[in-house]
Amino acid sequence: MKSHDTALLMIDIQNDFCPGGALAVEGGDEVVAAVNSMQRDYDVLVLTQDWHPADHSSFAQNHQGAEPFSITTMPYGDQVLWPTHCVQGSHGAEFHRDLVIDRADLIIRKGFRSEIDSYSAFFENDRQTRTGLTGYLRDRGVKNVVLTGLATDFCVYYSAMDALKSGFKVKLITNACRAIDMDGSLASALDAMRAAGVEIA
Ligand code: VGL
Ligand code: ZN
Repeated sequence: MKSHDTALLMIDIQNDFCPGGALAVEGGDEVVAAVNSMQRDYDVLVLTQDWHPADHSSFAQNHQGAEPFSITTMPYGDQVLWPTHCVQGSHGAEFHRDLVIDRADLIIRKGFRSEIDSYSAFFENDRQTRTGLTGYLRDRGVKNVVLTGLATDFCVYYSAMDALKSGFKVKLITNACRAIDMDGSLASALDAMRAAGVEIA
Protein backbone atom coordinates (compact mmCIF):
# COMPACT_ATOMS: atom_id res chain seq x y z
CA MET A 1 0.00 0.00 0.00
CA LYS A 2 1.43 3.35 -1.02
CA SER A 3 1.35 6.18 1.45
CA HIS A 4 -0.11 9.32 -0.07
CA ASP A 5 1.19 11.61 2.65
CA THR A 6 4.83 10.58 2.39
CA ALA A 7 7.36 11.99 -0.07
CA LEU A 8 10.56 10.29 -1.16
CA LEU A 9 13.31 12.90 -1.55
CA MET A 10 16.24 11.82 -3.70
CA ILE A 11 19.02 14.32 -3.11
CA ASP A 12 21.69 15.19 -5.70
CA ILE A 13 22.28 11.74 -7.26
CA GLN A 14 24.38 13.35 -9.97
CA ASN A 15 27.53 12.35 -11.84
CA ASP A 16 29.79 14.82 -10.04
CA PHE A 17 28.95 13.21 -6.67
CA CYS A 18 29.63 9.69 -7.98
CA PRO A 19 33.02 8.00 -8.48
CA GLY A 20 34.88 9.76 -11.31
CA GLY A 21 32.99 13.02 -10.68
CA ALA A 22 34.39 16.39 -9.64
CA LEU A 23 33.23 16.08 -6.01
CA ALA A 24 33.02 12.32 -5.82
CA VAL A 25 31.44 10.78 -2.75
CA GLU A 26 32.86 7.35 -1.96
CA GLY A 27 30.31 4.74 -3.07
CA GLY A 28 27.97 7.47 -4.31
CA ASP A 29 26.77 5.31 -7.19
CA GLU A 30 25.87 2.51 -4.77
CA VAL A 31 22.72 4.37 -3.69
CA VAL A 32 21.14 4.17 -7.15
CA ALA A 33 19.76 0.63 -6.95
CA ALA A 34 18.33 1.17 -3.46
CA VAL A 35 16.71 4.46 -4.43
CA ASN A 36 15.23 3.02 -7.64
CA SER A 37 13.63 0.15 -5.78
CA MET A 38 12.19 2.44 -3.11
CA GLN A 39 10.34 4.58 -5.67
CA ARG A 40 7.42 2.18 -6.03
CA ASP A 41 6.51 2.58 -2.36
CA TYR A 42 5.86 6.35 -2.51
CA ASP A 43 3.28 8.48 -4.19
CA VAL A 44 5.25 11.72 -4.15
CA LEU A 45 8.69 11.50 -5.76
CA VAL A 46 11.03 14.48 -5.65
CA LEU A 47 14.52 14.74 -7.12
CA THR A 48 16.96 17.52 -6.29
CA GLN A 49 19.69 18.67 -8.63
CA ASP A 50 22.66 20.78 -7.54
CA TRP A 51 22.77 23.34 -10.37
CA HIS A 52 25.50 25.98 -10.24
CA PRO A 53 26.49 28.71 -12.69
CA ALA A 54 30.23 28.58 -13.61
CA ASP A 55 30.90 31.73 -11.55
CA HIS A 56 29.35 30.27 -8.40
CA SER A 57 30.78 31.63 -5.15
CA SER A 58 31.08 28.16 -3.57
CA PHE A 59 33.78 27.17 -6.07
CA ALA A 60 37.39 27.51 -4.81
CA GLN A 61 38.32 28.33 -8.40
CA ASN A 62 36.41 31.61 -8.12
CA HIS A 63 38.40 32.77 -5.05
CA GLN A 64 41.97 33.77 -5.78
CA GLY A 65 44.49 31.45 -4.11
CA ALA A 66 41.85 29.37 -2.31
CA GLU A 67 42.22 25.59 -2.04
CA PRO A 68 39.24 23.27 -2.47
CA PHE A 69 37.80 22.19 0.92
CA SER A 70 39.03 25.35 2.66
CA ILE A 71 36.51 27.57 4.44
CA THR A 72 35.66 31.16 3.62
CA THR A 73 33.30 33.70 5.11
CA MET A 74 30.26 34.73 3.11
CA PRO A 75 27.81 37.47 4.13
CA TYR A 76 25.61 34.63 5.47
CA GLY A 77 28.38 32.84 7.41
CA ASP A 78 31.00 30.13 6.89
CA GLN A 79 31.08 28.42 3.53
CA VAL A 80 33.20 25.48 2.38
CA LEU A 81 34.89 26.16 -0.96
CA TRP A 82 34.32 23.17 -3.20
CA PRO A 83 35.94 21.90 -6.36
CA THR A 84 33.94 23.14 -9.35
CA HIS A 85 30.97 20.76 -9.63
CA CYS A 86 27.44 20.43 -11.04
CA VAL A 87 27.82 23.30 -13.49
CA GLN A 88 24.51 23.98 -15.24
CA GLY A 89 24.17 21.90 -18.39
CA SER A 90 27.37 19.90 -17.82
CA HIS A 91 27.65 16.10 -17.77
CA GLY A 92 28.60 16.31 -14.09
CA ALA A 93 25.28 17.97 -13.30
CA GLU A 94 23.25 15.21 -14.95
CA PHE A 95 21.64 12.53 -12.83
CA HIS A 96 23.45 9.20 -12.64
CA ARG A 97 22.52 7.34 -15.81
CA ASP A 98 20.96 4.41 -13.94
CA LEU A 99 18.81 6.51 -11.65
CA VAL A 100 15.14 6.20 -12.60
CA ILE A 101 14.05 9.80 -13.12
CA ASP A 102 11.00 9.40 -15.34
CA ARG A 103 8.62 8.78 -12.46
CA ALA A 104 9.66 11.87 -10.47
CA ASP A 105 6.89 14.44 -9.95
CA LEU A 106 9.23 17.34 -9.29
CA ILE A 107 12.86 18.25 -9.81
CA ILE A 108 14.07 20.99 -7.47
CA ARG A 109 17.17 22.74 -8.75
CA LYS A 110 19.24 24.57 -6.17
CA GLY A 111 22.42 26.60 -5.90
CA PHE A 112 21.63 28.54 -9.09
CA ARG A 113 22.30 31.96 -7.55
CA SER A 114 26.00 32.82 -7.87
CA GLU A 115 26.16 34.52 -4.49
CA ILE A 116 24.45 31.87 -2.31
CA ASP A 117 25.13 28.16 -1.99
CA SER A 118 22.23 25.82 -1.25
CA TYR A 119 22.79 22.50 0.49
CA SER A 120 19.21 22.04 1.62
CA ALA A 121 16.31 21.18 -0.65
CA PHE A 122 14.20 23.68 1.35
CA PHE A 123 16.34 26.73 2.19
CA GLU A 124 19.51 28.16 0.68
CA ASN A 125 22.60 28.64 2.85
CA ASP A 126 21.56 32.13 3.92
CA ARG A 127 18.80 30.16 5.75
CA GLN A 128 16.20 32.67 4.43
CA THR A 129 15.77 32.09 0.71
CA ARG A 130 13.25 29.34 0.04
CA THR A 131 13.42 26.85 -2.81
CA GLY A 132 9.63 26.43 -2.87
CA LEU A 133 9.69 22.78 -1.78
CA THR A 134 7.86 23.34 1.52
CA GLY A 135 4.90 24.88 -0.29
CA TYR A 136 4.85 22.14 -2.91
CA LEU A 137 4.84 19.33 -0.34
CA ARG A 138 2.15 21.03 1.79
CA ASP A 139 -0.03 21.58 -1.28
CA ARG A 140 0.21 17.87 -2.03
CA GLY A 141 -0.80 16.96 1.52
CA VAL A 142 2.58 15.54 2.47
CA LYS A 143 3.21 14.95 6.17
CA ASN A 144 6.28 12.71 6.12
CA VAL A 145 9.56 13.02 4.26
CA VAL A 146 11.94 10.14 3.57
CA LEU A 147 15.48 11.14 2.67
CA THR A 148 17.95 9.40 0.37
CA GLY A 149 20.92 10.47 -1.76
CA LEU A 150 24.14 12.46 -1.54
CA ALA A 151 25.80 13.59 0.56
CA THR A 152 24.62 12.40 4.00
CA ASP A 153 26.62 15.06 5.85
CA PHE A 154 25.84 18.04 3.58
CA CYS A 155 22.82 18.24 1.32
CA VAL A 156 20.94 15.32 2.90
CA TYR A 157 21.70 16.58 6.41
CA TYR A 158 20.58 20.16 5.75
CA SER A 159 17.48 18.91 3.95
CA ALA A 160 16.57 16.65 6.89
CA MET A 161 16.96 19.44 9.45
CA ASP A 162 14.96 21.90 7.35
CA ALA A 163 12.22 19.32 6.72
CA LEU A 164 11.83 18.96 10.48
CA LYS A 165 11.75 22.75 10.94
CA SER A 166 9.09 22.96 8.25
CA GLY A 167 6.91 20.58 10.28
CA PHE A 168 7.40 17.26 8.49
CA LYS A 169 8.22 13.95 10.15
CA VAL A 170 11.59 12.91 8.79
CA LYS A 171 13.25 9.55 8.18
CA LEU A 172 16.75 9.04 6.77
CA ILE A 173 17.51 5.76 4.97
CA THR A 174 21.22 5.27 5.64
CA ASN A 175 21.77 2.49 3.10
CA ALA A 176 20.42 4.83 0.40
CA CYS A 177 22.86 7.65 1.35
CA ARG A 178 26.64 8.16 1.20
CA ALA A 179 28.78 10.84 2.90
CA ILE A 180 31.67 13.18 2.03
CA ASP A 181 32.90 12.87 5.66
CA MET A 182 35.18 15.91 5.96
CA ASP A 183 36.79 16.17 9.43
CA GLY A 184 34.17 14.02 11.17
CA SER A 185 31.25 15.71 9.45
CA LEU A 186 29.33 12.44 9.07
CA ALA A 187 29.33 11.61 12.78
CA SER A 188 28.33 15.14 13.76
CA ALA A 189 25.56 15.24 11.15
CA LEU A 190 24.15 11.91 12.36
CA ASP A 191 24.31 13.06 16.00
CA ALA A 192 22.60 16.36 15.19
CA MET A 193 19.86 14.62 13.18
CA ARG A 194 19.20 12.06 15.92
CA ALA A 195 19.11 14.77 18.58
CA ALA A 196 16.65 16.83 16.53
CA GLY A 197 14.30 13.89 16.03
CA VAL A 198 15.14 12.48 12.61
CA GLU A 199 14.47 8.73 12.50
CA ILE A 200 17.65 7.07 11.25
CA ALA A 201 16.81 3.78 9.51
C1 VGL B 1 26.76 18.99 -1.97
C2 VGL B 1 28.68 20.12 -1.47
C3 VGL B 1 28.42 21.06 -2.45
C4 VGL B 1 25.85 17.84 -1.68
C5 VGL B 1 26.46 19.93 -2.95
O1 VGL B 1 25.05 17.45 -2.56
O2 VGL B 1 25.95 17.28 -0.55
N1 VGL B 1 27.85 19.11 -1.23
N2 VGL B 1 27.31 20.95 -3.18
ZN1 ZN C 1 27.09 22.28 -4.83
